[in-house]
Amino acid sequence: ALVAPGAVHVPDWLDADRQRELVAACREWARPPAGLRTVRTPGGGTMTARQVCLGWHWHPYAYARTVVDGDGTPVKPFPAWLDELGRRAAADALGRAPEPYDIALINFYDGDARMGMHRDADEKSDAPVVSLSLGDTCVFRFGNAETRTRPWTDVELRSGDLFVFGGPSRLAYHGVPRVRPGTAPAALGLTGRLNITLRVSGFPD
Ligand code: MD5
Ligand code: FE
Repeated sequence: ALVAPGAVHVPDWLDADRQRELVAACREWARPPAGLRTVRTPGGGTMTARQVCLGWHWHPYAYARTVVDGDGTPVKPFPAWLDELGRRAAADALGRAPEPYDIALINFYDGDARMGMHRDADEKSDAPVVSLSLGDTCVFRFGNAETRTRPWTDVELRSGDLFVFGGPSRLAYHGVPRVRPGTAPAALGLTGRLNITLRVSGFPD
């Protein structure tokens, strides 16, 4: 479904086996070194969703090749199969795939984690962002490109859903005002919510 120009929600894009494989991969990526960490913002805030990065390490508000705000080790590699998944997702949702994906940010939300309204403007490329949701349902708030405030559209994202943000929606404000604890498919064996975003850096190697 088209939520706004360039913003496409594809419910249930990942089948149950693919969801299980991705959860298993996320559990591996979460392990140290360069594993799951709590992100602190320069203003003294703490993000409630914990994060692990592949390819390039995001820290507020830039990218690096090492975990500069954590254990200092090299960021985990971005696997070729994730690029294939990302380009297939973009092609299914938008009808075309961009240059190769080279960044994954994986957010782990427990029942009371949130993400405040923000935009993703630290990448050089304007290629579409691919978002894959696993586990608990959340309320995803899709805003506008001008302000952090209304108008916005609230969308429920469930385990297996794909969302692609391209074109004019790439720089829209968005956030996750709530997670719905206990709504994950039982067979997934996951408590909480996982979100994988795939991005194109546009950075030189
Ligand atoms: C999440 N993650 O559910 C979301 C999904 C993040 C983040 O917001 O920065 O890690 S990605 C949503 C997204 C990406 C790029 C553009 C837009 C939304 N958008 O224009 O709405 O953990
Ligand atoms: Fe974001």
